[in-house]
Amino acid sequence: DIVPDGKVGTCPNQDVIDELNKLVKVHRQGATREDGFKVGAYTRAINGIRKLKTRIKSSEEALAIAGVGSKTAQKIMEIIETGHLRRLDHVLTKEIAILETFQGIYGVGPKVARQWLAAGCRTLDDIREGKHGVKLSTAQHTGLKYYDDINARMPREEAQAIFELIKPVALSIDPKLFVDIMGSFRRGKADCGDIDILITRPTDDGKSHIGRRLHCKDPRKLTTPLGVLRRLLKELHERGVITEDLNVPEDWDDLELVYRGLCRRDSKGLQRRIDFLTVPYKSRGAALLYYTGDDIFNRSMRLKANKMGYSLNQRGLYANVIRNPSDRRQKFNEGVIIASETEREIFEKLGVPWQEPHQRVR
Ligand code: DCP
Ligand code: MG
Ligand code: MN
Repeated sequence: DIVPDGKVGTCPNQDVIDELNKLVKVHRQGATREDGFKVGAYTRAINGIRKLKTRIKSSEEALAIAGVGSKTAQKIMEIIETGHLRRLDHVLTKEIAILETFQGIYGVGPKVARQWLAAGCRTLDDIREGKHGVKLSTAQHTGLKYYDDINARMPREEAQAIFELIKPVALSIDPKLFVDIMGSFRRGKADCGDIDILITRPTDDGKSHIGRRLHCKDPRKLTTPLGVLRRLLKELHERGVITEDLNVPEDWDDLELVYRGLCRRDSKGLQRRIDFLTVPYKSRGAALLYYTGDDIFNRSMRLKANKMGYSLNQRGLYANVIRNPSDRRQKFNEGVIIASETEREIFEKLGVPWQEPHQRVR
C-alpha cells in the first residue's frame, strides 16, 4: 500500500498532496485502529485531489472532493493558506524514520518496530548487536543480514532471468504444471520488489501438484515423492538459485501453499526476494487476479464485489454470502463460488470491463 507520489504531469495541488502524504507516513506507524482509518481517509483524499485540474481555493471546494470530509478539508485549507501542517511540527519525524528503517527488516512489522524503539534501539546496529534485549527470529536474522539487497528493487530483466532458471526445473518435475510470474512483473513494471511465482496443475488425469492422486491419502501412491513445490525448492537450493528460506509451509500436504525465500541469478547477483504460491486448478483465475494486483486494484475489485453482495478472494468470487449487518466485514457463511477458473469470468460477473494486467493500477 504505497501512496502514489503523483509525478505524472504537474498537479496544481502538489504541495497539499505532499503534506498529506507525510501524515499518511505518520499514521502508518501508529498503533491504533484510528491510525488505520486515517491512512485510508488521507489516501482516498490524495487520490481525489490528484484528479483536480485547478488550485483549491475554498473549504467548500475542498469538501466537494471525493474522499474528503470536514477534518481533511480543514487540513487542506491550512496547507493552502500557510504552506504546511502545524500538526507535523509536533510529531517526531526522526522516530518515524527509525520505525521505517526497522520495518525494512523482513519479518518486522509496526508492532515489533515500536517495541524495539520503546526499548531504546535506534539503529540497525543496535538490533544487530542484540541491544536492549532484542531477539531476532531466524527469518528476521536473514532479513537483517541481506537488508540492502532485499530493500533494493530488481530490473525486470533480472526477474525474467531468474524465472528462466526456475521454470524448466519445475517442468522437468511435472510437464503438466502451470508456472508463471505474477505481481509487478506481470503488470509489466520496469522493476520488481520480488518475484511472485504461481504454480498449479490441471487435474484431468486425476493428479495434482501435491504429487499424489487426488483424494488419495496413501503415500505409496505419490507420483512425485515430495510433492511438486517441495521437490522444486530442494532442486533450486541444490543449484544455488534459492539461497535462504524465510517462510516455509508447515503442512506440505495441501493444494494451497505459500513459500517465501531468497534467490539469486548467480554468485555475483544480489539476494532477491521470491514467493511461490500453489493453488488448486479450479482457483487459478481468482489466484491470477489476486497475485497480479496491484493491491489497490484488488481492493477496488473486492469493494465492487461486496457492493453487489458477493465476496472476492484469491480462491474465487462467491455469492450468497451472509454478512453481519452491524459489521459488514464479518461473514456468517462462505457462500457459493460463481467464478474462479478464469480472470475474464470474474471481471464479467462483477460488470467490470476487462483490463489487461498492465492497466490494473489504481
Ligand atoms: N497483494 C494484495 N494485498 C497485499 C499484498 C499482496 O492484494 N496486502 C497481492 C497484490 C500484489 C500481489 O499480491 O500485486 C503480489 O504482492 P507483492 O507484495 O509481491 O507486490 P507486487 O508484486 O505488486 O509489487 P513489488 O514489485 O513490490 O513486489
Ligand atoms: Mg511482487
Ligand atoms: Mn511478493
